[in-house]
Amino acid sequence: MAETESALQAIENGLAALGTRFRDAFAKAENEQALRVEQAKVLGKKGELTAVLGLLKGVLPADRPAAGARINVFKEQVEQAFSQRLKEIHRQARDAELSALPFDLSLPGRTELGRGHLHPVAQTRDALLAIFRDLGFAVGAGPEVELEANNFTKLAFPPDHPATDMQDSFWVDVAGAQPGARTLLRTHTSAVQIREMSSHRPPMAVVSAGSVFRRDDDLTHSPMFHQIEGFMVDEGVSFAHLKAVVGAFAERLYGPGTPVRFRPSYFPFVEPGAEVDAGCAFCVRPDGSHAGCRVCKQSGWLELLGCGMIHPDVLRHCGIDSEKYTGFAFGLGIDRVAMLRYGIPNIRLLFENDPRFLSQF
Ligand code: 2U9
Repeated sequence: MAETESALQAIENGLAALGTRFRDAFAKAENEQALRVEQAKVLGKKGELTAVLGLLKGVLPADRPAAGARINVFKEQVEQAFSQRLKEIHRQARDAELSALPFDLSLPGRTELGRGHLHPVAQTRDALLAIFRDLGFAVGAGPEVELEANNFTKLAFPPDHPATDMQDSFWVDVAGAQPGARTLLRTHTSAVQIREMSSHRPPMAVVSAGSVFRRDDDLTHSPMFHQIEGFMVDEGVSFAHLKAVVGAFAERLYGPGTPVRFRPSYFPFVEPGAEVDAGCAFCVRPDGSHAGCRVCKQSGWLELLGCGMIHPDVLRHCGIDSEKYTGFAFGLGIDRVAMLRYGIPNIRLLFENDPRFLSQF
């Protein structure tokens, strides 16, 4: 009996000592980690309470439930003290955060979020449009899904004309379209020119740029690429006007004094038609001669554009009197100009949209 009493007493003494110790230690713990270490010292497997539990062996079986209950009450006290102190620690940390200086306005701004910019093709498109705007052209626009009439028929491509084979197209069904009116992704921006000529009266000079689509997909062709086209229609417009505009354009694009040469060529919607080369801007010497380089394949010339006098049939299809009016038109690929402008070796780079590539321009 005396033994049991002293065992119970020893437990009570042990809990009392432990109680003083852990309360003191919890109060001194300054952060969550220190608090958890102190809690483990009391309740952990090798903690001080385990040693007290060992004393239960000396307690009479009849007294053990009461002794066990006492120990459980003690455990709850430890846990309650732990969570109370933890709350305090969190509140103190939050108070410290809130009472600290909110912003240091003298710190440099964040620069890692760089500003975006226009795609190199869009930058080139805008530079080309700006040149023609300077030369007096208005800027027109049209849809990318076009009527066959605007894309082919009015441009004097008869349904079986071999030229339609040159342009294998993406035909699309448009909900609510007029029966029999076929629609496709425009294969050139000439469709915009047709719309402009069909809805306005001469004199007019319009340029338009945008995406065009052809079933072309190999190392040097993309199924979607970009064109800029222009035309001028008025009484008395001649090939001389075309030469003047093309010459002025070449000088604005590649620098004053850039020469141009015209080579006869065929396009179904112009007659006569020509392809134009500009003197290579990459190997021109101060005296205007050309050294020849990789870009111009040692020829001293770079392909610039295609052009010609608008076929009278095309004018008539747009409701323009072809006896009274004449006009010229030209077209060029924007992607090729962008590649030359920025030294981009492969057209596919332009359309993969890899930010590591695009951020260089
Ligand atoms: C209308 C009448 C005539 C526009 C023209 C070209 C010649 C030409 C190509 C150059 C490279 C397009 O991007 S490219 O493949 N274009 O060579 N374009 S004449 O003639 C027109 C346009 C519209 C109503």
